[in-house]
Amino acid sequence: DPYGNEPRRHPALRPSSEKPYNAEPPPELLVESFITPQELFYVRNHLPVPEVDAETYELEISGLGLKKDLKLSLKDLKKFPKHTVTAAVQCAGNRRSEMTKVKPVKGLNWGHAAIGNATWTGVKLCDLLKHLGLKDDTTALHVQFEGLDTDVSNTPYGASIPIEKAMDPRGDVLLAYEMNGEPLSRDHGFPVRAIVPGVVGARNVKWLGRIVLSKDESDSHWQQNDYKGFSPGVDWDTVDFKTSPAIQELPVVSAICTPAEGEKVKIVNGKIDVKGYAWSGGGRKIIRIDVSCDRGATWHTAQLTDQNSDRHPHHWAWSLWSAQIPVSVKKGQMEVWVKAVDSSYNTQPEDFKHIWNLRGVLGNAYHKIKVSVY
Ligand code: MTE
Ligand code: MO
Repeated sequence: DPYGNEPRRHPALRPSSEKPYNAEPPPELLVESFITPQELFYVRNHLPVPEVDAETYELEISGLGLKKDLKLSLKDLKKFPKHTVTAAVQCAGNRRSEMTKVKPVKGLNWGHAAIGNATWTGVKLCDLLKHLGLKDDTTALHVQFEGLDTDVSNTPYGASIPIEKAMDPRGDVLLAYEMNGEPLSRDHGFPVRAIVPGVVGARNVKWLGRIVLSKDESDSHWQQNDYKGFSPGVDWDTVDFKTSPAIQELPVVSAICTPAEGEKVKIVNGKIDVKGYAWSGGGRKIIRIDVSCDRGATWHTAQLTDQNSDRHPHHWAWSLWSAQIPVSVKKGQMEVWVKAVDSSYNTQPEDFKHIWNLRGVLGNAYHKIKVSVY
């Protein structure tokens, strides 16, 4: 059984698939802390978790613009200046279960907790590449990452990012060996993973085994034939994956974590309490959260309760928010809606039906829940 050597997992995680293991925490736990504890951070594995020995671990680096191929041990990597960033990582399929209600899509049935926020510590990829002699005018256009996890035909998980992001000293791309000040756990990529702040989870390659500088994107399935967006009019008979670019920066998103869908909520002093998260890709900061209890007739501005001081466009962390919304009824059913605005004044689309896509990715419509108040 290729899945015979999987790590232990926290009992609060809710699996959407066991082999490979994929799971998210209950949303109400997500908003309890600005930094998501490692054991509660959602897990997205496409393949069995590889067993990697830190003592013998080697990262191979090769490709355009490097004088020679290289192998670095974990000790070698730790000799470089240590850099820490706070960044959210979100799966492209976060909130797929809402999109699939419009019309079925293919993919894991994620709720809205396939996102987490952590501090990541490691070597800056640009420091390493510069040290290895890569020049700013390199002809390489992409940095390809390969994982040590492989499928039955021995093909590894892989992805790539544009050289502009990799070489930007303020882009904060890390080869991370710590999460929240601890070594990475096996599920989150022990001993080394790529952290590409502001970019879709899929490019944050775990169990990093190889880096290749190239004129081309990664030729992996997950770069070429998955993790792309399409029109609602494209179905599995007509889709041509070559016609859409690979997802990199993610759009602005927000979600309500408490109350939960269907919950009975007590009205206190004519108001109800609502809490959630918001985040935008590309380093765009969240500047406002709008909440409505009357299906958009009136909007209330939520308070941003936890947000770090990083500036646009280098604001990698998520923001937590809370709102006390006045309600006009004494009891009964109502909907709570949220949308966020980022520092480029991008906001979310109102309905999933206009952004539906066959793979169920990029699900950032208003988050709408039904609750009953008393
Ligand atoms: N890296 C490897 N090697 N294998 C994987 O299956 N999954 C990717 C990415 N990196 C994956 C990977 C996807 S799709 C996501 S969303 C993130 O890892 C999830 O990271 P996490 O499990 O630490 O939350
Ligand atoms: Mo993902």
